[in-house]
Amino acid sequence: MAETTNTPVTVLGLGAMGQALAATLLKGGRPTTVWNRTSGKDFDLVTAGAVGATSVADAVQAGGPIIVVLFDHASVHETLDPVAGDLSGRQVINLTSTAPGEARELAAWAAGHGIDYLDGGIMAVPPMIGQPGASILYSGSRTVYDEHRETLELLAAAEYFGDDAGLASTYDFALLANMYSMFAGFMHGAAMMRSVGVSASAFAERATAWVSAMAQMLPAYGQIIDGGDYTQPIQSLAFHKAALDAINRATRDAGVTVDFVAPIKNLIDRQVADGHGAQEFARTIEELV
Ligand code: FVH
Repeated sequence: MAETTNTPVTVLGLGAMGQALAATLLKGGRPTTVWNRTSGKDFDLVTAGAVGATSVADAVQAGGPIIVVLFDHASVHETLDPVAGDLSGRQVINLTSTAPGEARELAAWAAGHGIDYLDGGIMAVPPMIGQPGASILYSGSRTVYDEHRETLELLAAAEYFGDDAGLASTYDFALLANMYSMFAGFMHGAAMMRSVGVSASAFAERATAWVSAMAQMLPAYGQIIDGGDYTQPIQSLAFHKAALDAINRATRDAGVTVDFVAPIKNLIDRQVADGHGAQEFARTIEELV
């Protein structure tokens, strides 16, 4: 069925993210029905024109796609299992963060109940929803994605990766893993700078410029890894071992624990001990898979 701006949408889950999504749908003119386990969270949305449903069964009667944005995989089942019969022939767009295996399990569960299932990974925090810079990665049902593309684009830039429902989640968590290492590095550096009286805010300015410059290395690492040849190093594992040894000494001198750098140092140490010291640093990936 072709989507129109009159296509109704249901949002199940009104945590910080669900509220942001529903508010954006309303602003985009979509007739929006909302439900939340704990009552009261729909007040602002209902004031803005949403229909507040008192049960999941009532919420899904509104028609149109059902956007699910709950805490985790278990809460999705707790919410949808009792209404599985009502969902037969309907379209579910699950934006709850679920691991790839969990997304695939939900897709199989949905298929078993005649539900068309699209999984999504939100690459944004709630205030970014509906703003430039927000993106949502999708995989699973191409039909659901294509039919509701305009509505999905209201929420965030939308990208579809394929019919494997676990793909979007794999991208999502791979990017989050990247992000957490970057944040961890910042905490580590800020702790070191505190030991010499430099504020975290001042360090943040410098770290932002440095991390942005270093991020330019990623395409080169990508090419080396894809080529699988680590014999022409940009910088060798032995070089990085010396750097990490020095970082460890500097960290201890600053009275800071090495918790955040220890894993990468251990990984490099192992590769050097295994005789790969002359090879490219990107070879560390081979220790991970
Ligand atoms: N907020 C963020 O920055 C991130 C950005 C990236 C994607 N995540 C994921 O989005 C999902 C929802 O996140 P959220 O920020 O809305 O989370 P909360 O504010 O904690 O709200 C959680 C909602 O889930 C409901 N809920 C929890 N357990 C159950 C259950 N067993 N049955 C039904 N509903 C449940 C909860 O309801 P209540 O506590 O108000 O009754 C909230 O509506 C999440 O996967 C993030 O990882 C957000």
